[in-house]
Amino acid sequence: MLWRPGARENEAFSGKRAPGLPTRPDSAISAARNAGIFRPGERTAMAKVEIYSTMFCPYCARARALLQRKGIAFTEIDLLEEPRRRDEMIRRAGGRPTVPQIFIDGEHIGGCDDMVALDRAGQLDPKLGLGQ
Ligand SMILES: N[C@@H](CCC(=O)N[C@@H](CS)C(=O)NCC(=O)O)C(=O)O
Repeated sequence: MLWRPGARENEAFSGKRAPGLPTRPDSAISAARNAGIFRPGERTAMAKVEIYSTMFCPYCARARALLQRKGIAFTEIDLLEEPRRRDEMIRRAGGRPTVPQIFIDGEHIGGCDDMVALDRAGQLDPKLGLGQ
């Protein structure tokens, strides 16, 4: 599990913004399993997911929600809290300046719409290590 210094844990796992949700990735995964999102043995290696975001961005909220529905832990880099990392995001995202920018195991996925499109094409879960 990745806990990168300086990056804020997402609210599902930190409990900061969503009281009542699981407070640790392990319990989030258990909750997802109990809810029938995963079946035993379905999950393989957990991917490292990073999201550059801002707090009030609806596309960021949608991206978070999609990952949370899948029970995926992610590291969130809030550019309002860490404005100096915006240049890092733009560089890693090949010049794209909007939030969110999403990375899975270091691979640039793009923004929310890109991730949703990947999901609809059935290409997101394999990248996340789900359903294999
Ligand atoms: N199609 C993009 C839209 C992203 C977008 O427009 N994000 C807004 C915030 S909600 C943004 O970054 N605006 C410019 C800025 O905040 O600098 C996606 O799906 O991620």
